[in-house]
Amino acid sequence: MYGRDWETFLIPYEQAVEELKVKLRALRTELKRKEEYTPIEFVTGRVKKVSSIIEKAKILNIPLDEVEKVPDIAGLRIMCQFVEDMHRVAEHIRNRKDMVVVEERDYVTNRKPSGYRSYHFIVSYPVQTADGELELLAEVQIRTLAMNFWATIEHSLNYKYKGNIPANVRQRLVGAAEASFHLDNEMSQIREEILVAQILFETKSNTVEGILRNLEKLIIAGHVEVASEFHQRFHDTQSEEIEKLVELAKEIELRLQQLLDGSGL
Ligand code: 0O2
Ligand code: 0O2
Repeated sequence: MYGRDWETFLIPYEQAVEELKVKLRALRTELKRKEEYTPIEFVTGRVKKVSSIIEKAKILNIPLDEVEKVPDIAGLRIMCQFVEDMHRVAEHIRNRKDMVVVEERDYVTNRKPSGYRSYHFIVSYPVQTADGELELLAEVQIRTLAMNFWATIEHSLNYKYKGNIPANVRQRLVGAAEASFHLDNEMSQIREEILVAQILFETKSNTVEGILRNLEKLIIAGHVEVASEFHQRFHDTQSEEIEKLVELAKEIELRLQQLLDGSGL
């Protein structure tokens, strides 16, 4: 394989990375349009450098004439804002019909000793070549922005120190990984609070709309005094808890029904 034509060997991998980037970015666009919120922040991809492929094959004890068994010659990376988004994206990957998941590695639950966190899929992906279909392996890594920030810096330091990061730096990187874990947790909690606040806001605005609609119906039906009494109570309740407002809305609804039934309207 050393004497082999690497350029030709890598053509289908380049094609796979380009195709997968298009497909995963399309998934991002689709989810953004449909749900006004996308679990995918951005997608990158690369074909491994020949020197790294040879190194990796050696580490994995893969003979060079079977180098296609190196699982991450084609690599895709999906970045998410929140850990919760990673699970949603992972489910999309599992459900796809254009690739088959052959392996999953959860380094989010089981952090590596270095501090590395990420979710990895090895997928088998068919590319159409001039010589027919070729099934090849690709690695899809799913990360939060915080995980990616840490991994990118750790990776470049590893490169700088050629894998021999001094013990004190390594220790600080483990600490930084812990900080990145806390950052992800904090962001998830803030997100949760925003979601709860949004739901509360929506419930309140729907309830207020309902009350105002029913007060109008009471006036149209000639029950001006009843409407006015309820309006005063609505005014007094507005600053109170949402439960009180919902109770008042139910009371108005009931009274309206009774009055409309009684008057035969
Ligand atoms: P190095 O040496 O790692 O920095 P485009 O699709 O045109 O918008 P392009 O040029 O194809 O963009 O690049 P893309 O897809 O935005 O990102 C390529 C870079 O992302 C690579 O940089 C890698 O750093 C990184 N990357 C993306 N996916 C992976 C992956 O699965 N594994 C690894 N190791 N890196 C990944 P370089 O400069 O090619 O390489
Ligand atoms: P590159 O330059 O990113 O392409 P094992 O160690 O046995 O569990 P292995 O073979 O390391 O398994 O595969 P794994 O764990 O699935 O990881 C493959 C890729 O994950 C790596 O590719 C990195 O991109 C990333 N990765 C894994 N561990 C670390 C880490 O500690 N730090 C960082 N920054 N990235 C990591 P490569 O081949 O290292 O290179």
